[in-house]
Amino acid sequence: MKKILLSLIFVFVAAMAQAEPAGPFNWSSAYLRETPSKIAAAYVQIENSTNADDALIGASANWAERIELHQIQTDENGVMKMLPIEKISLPKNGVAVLQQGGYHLMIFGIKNKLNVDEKKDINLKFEKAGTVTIPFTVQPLSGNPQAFRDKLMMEHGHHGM
Ligand SMILES: [Cu+2]
Repeated sequence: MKKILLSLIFVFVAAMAQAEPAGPFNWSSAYLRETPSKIAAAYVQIENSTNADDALIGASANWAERIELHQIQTDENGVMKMLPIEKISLPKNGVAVLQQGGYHLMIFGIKNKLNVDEKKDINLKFEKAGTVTIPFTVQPLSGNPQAFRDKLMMEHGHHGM
């Protein structure tokens, strides 16, 4: 009996290490960076193993004023810019990858200081699947916080920060 229990626990732990389900989707690598300002970027990979194309069309959290979908694009002068976008497609049997240098969630008006290793729920709104809530882990901010803040202020200057 003890042996069965132990192997059950093992199977459970092994499953936990894999991508976790959220609504109809699996997700992994959900994190956001600790931030010295009230702005942070959040990243996640979402896998759509259903038989229907879907798309991420919005996000919200009760601990922030608003969340936008952003994409980093390089303009004709080779300058990298963050642009708000309407949606991020999540095709059937496909993956939506939100990562540094690409698509990301931009969180504005963070109400309380983020603590490293804390999990913060973000509600992701999908065209078909509706709202799916995923916990994002706060990771330490690497590098110089002031330089990071200056960079964010510059990139998001159009938001009137
Ligand atoms: Cu952004």
